[in-house]
Amino acid sequence: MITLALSKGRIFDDSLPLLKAAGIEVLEDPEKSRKLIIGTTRPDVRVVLVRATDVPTYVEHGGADLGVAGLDVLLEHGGGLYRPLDLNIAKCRMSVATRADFDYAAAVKQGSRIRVATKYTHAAREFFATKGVHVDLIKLYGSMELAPLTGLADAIVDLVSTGSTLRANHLVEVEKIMDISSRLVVNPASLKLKREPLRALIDAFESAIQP
Ligand code: PRT
Ligand code: MG
Repeated sequence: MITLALSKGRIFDDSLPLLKAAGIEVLEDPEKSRKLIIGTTRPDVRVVLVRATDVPTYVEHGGADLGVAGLDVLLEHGGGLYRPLDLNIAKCRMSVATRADFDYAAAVKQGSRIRVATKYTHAAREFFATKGVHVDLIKLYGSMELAPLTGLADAIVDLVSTGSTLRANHLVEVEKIMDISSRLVVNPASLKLKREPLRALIDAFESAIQP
């Protein structure tokens, strides 16, 4: 049995065409059923539904043989995974955003300490360290947009796709940190033990990637 870990929502939706290209269709709609394990048209392949941030944990510890996770999630998770493929799905960017009345460029230029709230503390620490900017990082788990509005922080590091969440909260994107897409991650032991079927699956995914 091959177990693929996916999260509900955009990663699940964007993975369906890749699965289809590998000749696999899921037998249930996760938005309708409450099942966490979903069978597929391939009796030896099943999908497990986990939180997006839990995908690397499942794959690393063998709860799943492979999974799809955003680069943002992988950067926070750290090593222990085989990361063979950029699937080019669930795309967005990781950016710095502030209130419109905060002069980010001046703060950076003057070498001021900036208070930055984010869920992505690893990626943010690395980014500001490389730039030589002094930051106090404040770890949050959601609703980052609120931090600059309440005075908790000067800036946030968050994911942006259309920009409408920032606009709705009167925040401006002041610097892009990196482009984000989702990756196929594989458990290294599975790759040894189930080499043939996993290779076939990974190859099928690879040939279905849209540029
Ligand atoms: O939502 P939940 O708490 O269950 O988990 P999650 O947020 O980790 O999962 P999900 O499904 O929302 O995101 C899964 C992956 O999709 C992320 O790890 C990213 O790699 C990728 N992705 C792509 C995004 C976005 N686009 C995105 N726009 N993840 C989150 N967002 C959020 C962003 O954080 C912000 O709140 O959408 C908002 C901004 O969107 P715009 O369009 O208003 O700019
Ligand atoms: Mg979300």
